[in-house]
Amino acid sequence: MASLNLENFECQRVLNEDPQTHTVTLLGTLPPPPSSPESPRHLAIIRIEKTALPSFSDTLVSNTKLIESTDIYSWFFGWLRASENNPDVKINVICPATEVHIRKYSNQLVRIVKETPELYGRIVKPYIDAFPASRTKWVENVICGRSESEKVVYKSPPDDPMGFLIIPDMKWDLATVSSLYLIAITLFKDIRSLRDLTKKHVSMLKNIRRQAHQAVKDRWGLEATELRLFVHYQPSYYHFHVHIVNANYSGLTGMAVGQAHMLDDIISLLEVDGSQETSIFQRMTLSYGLGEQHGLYVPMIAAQEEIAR
Ligand code: M7G
Repeated sequence: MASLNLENFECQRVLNEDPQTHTVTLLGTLPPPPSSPESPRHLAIIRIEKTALPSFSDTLVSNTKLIESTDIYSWFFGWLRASENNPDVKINVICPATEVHIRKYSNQLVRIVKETPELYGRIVKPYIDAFPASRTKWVENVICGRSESEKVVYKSPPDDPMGFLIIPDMKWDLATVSSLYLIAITLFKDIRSLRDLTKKHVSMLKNIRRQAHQAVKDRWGLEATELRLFVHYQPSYYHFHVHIVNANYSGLTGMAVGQAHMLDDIISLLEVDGSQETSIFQRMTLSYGLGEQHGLYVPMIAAQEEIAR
């Protein structure tokens, strides 16, 4: 999609509103692309997020209006001056949106489940296996250089059998260092989640950590201690990737205890793991929150009865 005209968007309903993150997520339809004008309108998810305020300048605010004033206290509304360099909102569009996307972006309550290795084999692995390859087409596009190639921050040499690349995450506005958000994505497919990690991946995980620290220091001036590197379980996309986020940018739902596993802890767990046939991540029971719209919610909640508490 090369351009977006929101006047063409027909909103059907609000999927989520979050005053804390200043976002609203809408479900609606957009016209078909010009290449197939006869086809029906596409379902689309539009997520609009207010960007962080730029550093103050006397031209930042164009207009103000008094709300109230008493004693030494006054409060106002203000309107930002339109600026090419400082957009007011960031808009993410998913079109055509699938049922899985609609569920993921819908406001929902979360419950905590325990996933034993047995439940992983019986419920979670078949769920992961059933995902169509099209679900991670965007990853293929990035790896092959078909998309986002000019944004690549680091890419392993082609002869590295455990190579990866680092790019800005779609969530980041590419400018605000206080909300810096990158992802490291493996150039190969065999690790689908935390459950697949073994000792043989330790050097790759350390390399991701090293290159992420170096790249962020060189480009954005942040020290290693100013970054939080973590892996999601469950992730949305079962192609291994590491989240690289400004340590002071917190409060995102994806940082909840249970879902986010520190990369340092993962490396350490693999290192202290005794030399057994199966990796610690294949033997562990993992606990995490599942939204009621998640595809695993119904079977995993039902299976909780079977687990001794
Ligand atoms: P995840 O842990 O699988 O799921 O992370 P989450 O979305 O629930 O966090 C996938 C990460 O990839 C997220 O941080 C997304 O914002 C990011 N992401 C998703 N897509 C489709 C893209 C994309 O096309 N480009 C980039 N750069 N990042 C993406």
